[in-house]
Amino acid sequence: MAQVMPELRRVLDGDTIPAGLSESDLLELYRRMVLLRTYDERSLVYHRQGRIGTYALFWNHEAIQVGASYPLADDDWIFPSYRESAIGLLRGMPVETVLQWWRGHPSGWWNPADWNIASICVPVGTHVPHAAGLAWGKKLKGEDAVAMAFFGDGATSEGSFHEGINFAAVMNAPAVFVCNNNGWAISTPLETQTRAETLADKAAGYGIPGVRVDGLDVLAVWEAAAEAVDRARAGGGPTFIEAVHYRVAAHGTADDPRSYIDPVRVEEERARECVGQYEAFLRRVGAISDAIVEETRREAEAAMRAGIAAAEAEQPADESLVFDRAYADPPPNLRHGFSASSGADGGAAPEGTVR
Ligand SMILES: Cc1ncc(C[n+]2csc(CCOP(=O)(O)OP(=O)(O)O)c2C)c(N)n1
Ligand SMILES: [Mg+2]
Repeated sequence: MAQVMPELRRVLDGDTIPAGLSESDLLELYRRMVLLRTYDERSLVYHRQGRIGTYALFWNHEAIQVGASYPLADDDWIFPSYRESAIGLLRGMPVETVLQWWRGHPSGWWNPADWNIASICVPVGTHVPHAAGLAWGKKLKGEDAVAMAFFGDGATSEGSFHEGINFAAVMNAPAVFVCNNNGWAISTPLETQTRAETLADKAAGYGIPGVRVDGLDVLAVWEAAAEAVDRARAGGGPTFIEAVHYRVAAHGTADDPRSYIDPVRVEEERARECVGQYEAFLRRVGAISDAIVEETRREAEAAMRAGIAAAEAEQPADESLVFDRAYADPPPNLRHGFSASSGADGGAAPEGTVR
């Protein structure tokens, strides 16, 4: 029976460490959040410096990404959207690989089978059926791997969300659907996307459990995800998790939210940011010291410095790759490719060459 739990779950308000998490788990969760936070903040700087291209910020989404993925085993699959572009770092993917994706370099397109992480999905929601299909396939093969898909509130208005989640439900596939409800699909607020009271309510229509958690509470997200992963692995089928928060950064580096967002609300929400909330909890329960905080930050910053250096040290991509496999018979304006504009002689592009 589908059961939707309407209350917003929180753990960080108290001083209780959830059963199933050791002290080293608590610190590992913190290390992962700081790694993602540092990645995000440095990426914005790299973008401003012209060292990476357009970038989708995930500042304050770290609790969702870290908490939800932590219960997964290495054989389990992750299906990220552009908002979770750096989730591979949590599995040891090199920083430079993710940076190269944002630099448009081919080495940023990892082989999904190397990490059990699908390619970053930019079309909104189209990876939901991919996750459902992979989960069902694993089940048919008798493997016990779980697939977890991350998508936004806006994705729940897309046909592929319905197709994927319904398919997973009907096939009782071992899938976990994590909806990052940050209240906005670029400039479209949630209220104009749906008449549903909560997004978790949608789970009832598919006959699967729906859970709502505070998306800034890493332990609440972890708890809901751990239950969902266990249920999926035990043959109990998919779960829909709605992680609720409010977007406090721009949609991406090309967006100026000042034209549509309430700045007062943004300031209030920023004051509740998720890394600080978790750090305060760890201090209350005596699980962290200033020295650990300092060392964790230093390590993440060093990883970023090494990552951007490695990315920039790589040979530039061959620009002709953009068109090489696009045409059997290239139109005349592309026949010369980019060679004249990017070649060593620095010569002028032939007439009509796309630049
Ligand atoms: C199929 C499709 N339609 C439109 C877009 C343009 N687009 C990019 S992000 C976005 C908003 C998605 O919002 P949401 O699903 O809430 O995710 P968030 O960006 O808030 O994490 C849109 C409409 C797209 N990438 N794909
Ligand atoms: Mg959104």
